[in-house]
Amino acid sequence: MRVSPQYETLFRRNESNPILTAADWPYPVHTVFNAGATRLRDGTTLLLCRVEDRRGHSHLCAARSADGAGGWIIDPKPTLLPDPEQHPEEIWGIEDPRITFVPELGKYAVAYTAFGESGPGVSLALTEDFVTFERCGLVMQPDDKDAALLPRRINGMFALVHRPVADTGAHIWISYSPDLRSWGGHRMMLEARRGAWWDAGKIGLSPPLIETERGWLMIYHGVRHTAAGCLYRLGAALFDLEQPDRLLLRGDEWIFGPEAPYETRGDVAYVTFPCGVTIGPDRDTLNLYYGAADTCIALATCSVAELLRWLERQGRA
Ligand code: BMA
Repeated sequence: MRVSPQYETLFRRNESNPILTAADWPYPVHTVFNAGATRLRDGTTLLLCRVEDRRGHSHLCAARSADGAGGWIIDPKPTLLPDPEQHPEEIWGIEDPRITFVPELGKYAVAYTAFGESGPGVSLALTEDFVTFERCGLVMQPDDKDAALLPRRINGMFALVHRPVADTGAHIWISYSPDLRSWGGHRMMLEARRGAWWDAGKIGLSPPLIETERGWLMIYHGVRHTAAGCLYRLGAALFDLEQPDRLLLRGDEWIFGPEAPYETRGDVAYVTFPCGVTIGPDRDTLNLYYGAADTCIALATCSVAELLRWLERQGRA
């Protein structure tokens, strides 16, 4: 029998996908998607989900699970609501959180999109328990999104990966701060390709960077504009540990994209949009939590070692 050659499968979808939908929510919501993720000290997986209501505005709501896949306990009411009185940049909602635990602060940093009249910008909030939050306000002015903090300082500075939009395209940048308030030292990290590439024109950070022995592992999304709409797929790249704007390897091919019915049907079809990862107790299993079709939350799993091997085999600087 002739077996046709296939692309390597790096990610496996969880059998109970989608793992969270609007029907699971304890209060009326339209859709739940694009969740940040973290593993708490006791091993519980916490997802900070983007919840959209019937006005079209989003807020964030926490869901907790012992095994990171099922038995979710969802906060009975919104966990973090927009605060347009103090923060007019949030008047149309808060979206797409990325969570980083910062050992130096003993706190989680949540970078999220604040959507206001000037467009989407990046805001930062700190929390110890996902109950009370200390807002740092808007740290990157519009048009900017897809941001996550690094867990530790680089050369004495906090570092934020983000995606400003310029006339030349939407590329991934990194900026530095001594205090999480004032930001500078901006450097481009990864450029959107051009022409026919799957990641031409517009890319963005997906979950926060993952620290590995070989470097900072980035999973990013690339947006392909087609006559039928946009396709949101994922790629991988690796950056120097002490100089994270130095690209070591970038894969040419996408590694994950919309295929399953819950990814190709929904409010925005053909979107796979992860905002969070957790690493399993084996320190290799990567759980990728992604919004599917801007409608529900799904989980796919891969091995960090396999992903690094794939990058080493077919990536280039
Ligand atoms: C991006 C973000 C995401 C969304 C995606 C697809 O620009 O706004 O929140 O999932 O578009 O609609």
